[in-house]
Amino acid sequence: MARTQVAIIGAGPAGLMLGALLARHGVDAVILEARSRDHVEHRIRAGVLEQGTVDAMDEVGAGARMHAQALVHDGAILRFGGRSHRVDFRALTGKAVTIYGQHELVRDLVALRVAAGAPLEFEVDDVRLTGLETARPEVRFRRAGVETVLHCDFVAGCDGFHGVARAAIPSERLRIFERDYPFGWLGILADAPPSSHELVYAHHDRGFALLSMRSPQVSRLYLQCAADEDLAAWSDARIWDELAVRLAADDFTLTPGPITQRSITPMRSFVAEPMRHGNLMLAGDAAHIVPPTGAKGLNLAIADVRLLAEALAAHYAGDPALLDSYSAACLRRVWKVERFSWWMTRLLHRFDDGAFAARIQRAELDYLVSSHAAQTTLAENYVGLPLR
Ligand code: RFL
Ligand code: PHB
Repeated sequence: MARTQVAIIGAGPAGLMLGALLARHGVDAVILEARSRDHVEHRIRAGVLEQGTVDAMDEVGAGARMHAQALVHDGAILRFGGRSHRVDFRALTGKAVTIYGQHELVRDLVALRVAAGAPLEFEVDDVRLTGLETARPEVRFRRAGVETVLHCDFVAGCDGFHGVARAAIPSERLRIFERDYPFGWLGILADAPPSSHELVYAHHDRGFALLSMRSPQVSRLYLQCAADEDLAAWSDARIWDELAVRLAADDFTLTPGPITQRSITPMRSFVAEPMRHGNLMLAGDAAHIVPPTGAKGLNLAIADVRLLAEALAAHYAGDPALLDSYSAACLRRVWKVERFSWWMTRLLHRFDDGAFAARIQRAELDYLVSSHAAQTTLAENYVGLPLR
């Protein structure tokens, strides 16, 4: 019979960071992941880390490669009407953001756990959660054909939007808030030096475009596309031509290169309340989704597990108060980040909701680049709000 204090479902950023933080507090955990190690280490997703995420990597002792390889950005460019407007995060807030791929962060956290010899099982099947409303939850799963029952005090549902944890909560106990956007993002990774030193968020009549990067040799770019876009309709040449049109500015030339990865991401806002049911706590994408425009999903996942690790450590030290307020403490922050991500999405995309709305959107962009106060609001949210 297997036993642990905290069973963590999912080895994405939330699950891996929770495991690392709990280890520092002397709390035992087993992490169960459906996919292979290779798969989670190569899944291309987010790229912008808030300082709180960087601090958490340092706190668990996984920050060395990040500090050697990451790019620190003091600002970002907003582009519309063919003109660039720099938002100076450092001048406005005293803070910067760190550009480092989510898969690199995942690699670092997996390496840390493997080096420590702490339990982390990949390729587990058929994970089932029972007894969540009791003091003795059980997690049943299969690995390489062998059925195992893991007994635990708590289950941390860090298994992303499509996982089993949120689905294990009776629907009448959950309240769901959601919004779908009438478009998606076509994202590419390319072996091309980034055409800008800082990220470029471009609003264009043909739709939004974003220039980001992973390293001085690798560019990451996105185009607003139809929600049901057919990726096969986009040749490399068409992607680069469209990016060049939407990102165009007097002082800018887009350098294309071989495209090594491409995908389409749907855009949605989603929150499930509360984030705790009995002895199951949800964290990260299992509980909430933001559209990627504000670069917040990964950071929100890390913020959740920082609060959860503190709460579980306090519980084992004899103080249940933080665990009791875990959901409320997370949701206060989650909703502020949902608001910011919705607002950035609304500000920058083409919505096709009438001429009046288009003029209001343009006025908001004009106001933003002319107002120190408005830019400070953007910068304060973009670099990351306080944990509490
Ligand atoms: P994850 O990363 O989805 O990890 C969940 C893990 O659980 C596993 N799993 C299971 N394991 C066991 N049993 C089951 N039944 C399981 N079901 C699922 C999965 O295999 C997976 O390994 O969730 P987590 O940890 O909450 O992390 C959330 C982030 O991944 C996500 O919010 C971000 O990637 C969102 N995001 C961005 N966030 C940022 O902060 N900054 C960005 O710049 C940013 N850009 C992005 C993004 C997401 C994107 N996509 C593809 C959705 C750009 C894109 C294109
Ligand atoms: C990325 O580099 O993947 C990225 C950057 C900024 C965003 C979203 C994604 O807002």
